[in-house]
Amino acid sequence: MNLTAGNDENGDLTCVNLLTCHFSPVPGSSNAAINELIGGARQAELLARSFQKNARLGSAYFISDVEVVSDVLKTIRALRPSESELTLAVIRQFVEFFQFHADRGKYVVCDPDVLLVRAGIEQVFDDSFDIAITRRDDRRMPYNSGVVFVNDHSSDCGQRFYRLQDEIITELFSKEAGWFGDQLVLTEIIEKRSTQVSNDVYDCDGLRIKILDAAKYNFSPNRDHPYLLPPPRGVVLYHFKGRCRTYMDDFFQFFVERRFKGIVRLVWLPLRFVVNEWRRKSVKPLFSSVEERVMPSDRK
Ligand SMILES: [Mn+2]
Repeated sequence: MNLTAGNDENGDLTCVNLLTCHFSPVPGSSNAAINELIGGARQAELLARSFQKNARLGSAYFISDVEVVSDVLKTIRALRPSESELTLAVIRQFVEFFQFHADRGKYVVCDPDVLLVRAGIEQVFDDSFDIAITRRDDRRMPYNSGVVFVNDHSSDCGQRFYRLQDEIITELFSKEAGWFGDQLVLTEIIEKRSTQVSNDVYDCDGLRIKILDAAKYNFSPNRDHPYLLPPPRGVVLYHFKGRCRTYMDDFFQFFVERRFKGIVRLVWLPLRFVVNEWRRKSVKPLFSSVEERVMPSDRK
């Protein structure tokens, strides 16, 4: 049988599954202010719908402490962890998910503040790897946990990858278990615990980890500012992050669903931009005052 791009071993069209997680932010925090403008469940819903639009979506799972009514998300309820171990708790939820809940298949594990803005994500899985993560041009924080591809070549690779992160954070980065631990642990895995197999492939104790270009698969706009402009050419996954998330809903309507056409679009888009700018500015004071957003090496 001839295998072409996007087919699995049996020649069937490849489906991708989605896994995301969000816990309610602490009242009064910067994330709580964002949450009032766009809640975690709404972000996850838009993420899943962007996959429905631009990919062959199998299942979309959402781990959360909030009740969700959605026809695209399968929700797994969890208790909200303490702020000091938020990152670690999410990683442990993923360990448990791949241990007990996951159907076999290919997974994109995403932050909820991500949208799939272009077709072609299935092709990532044509390559042979267990895990794929993205790297960007940033010497201190090159790896971001917001987009992870888990392949199903060996069915336990998702569980192994997240269990390894749990072990390393517990051992080395317990102070960052609430924030940044996810980024530090990925740098540790790639730079200290893996051998480089080729330009973009590493081997960590038998786990084959591929590095993808963040500009394509984990794009975030300059200075957290999307301006309600279409995603740049070539971007597949658009990561909102920070105050940028206030744009996510309109961004979905205009550039994923392409809901408004012609004159309505010409008039409506700039108006929505003004609204989004206002919302983005309204959360600025909280964002600039939050200590947890300071990188560990910058702390006194
Ligand atoms: Mn994010």
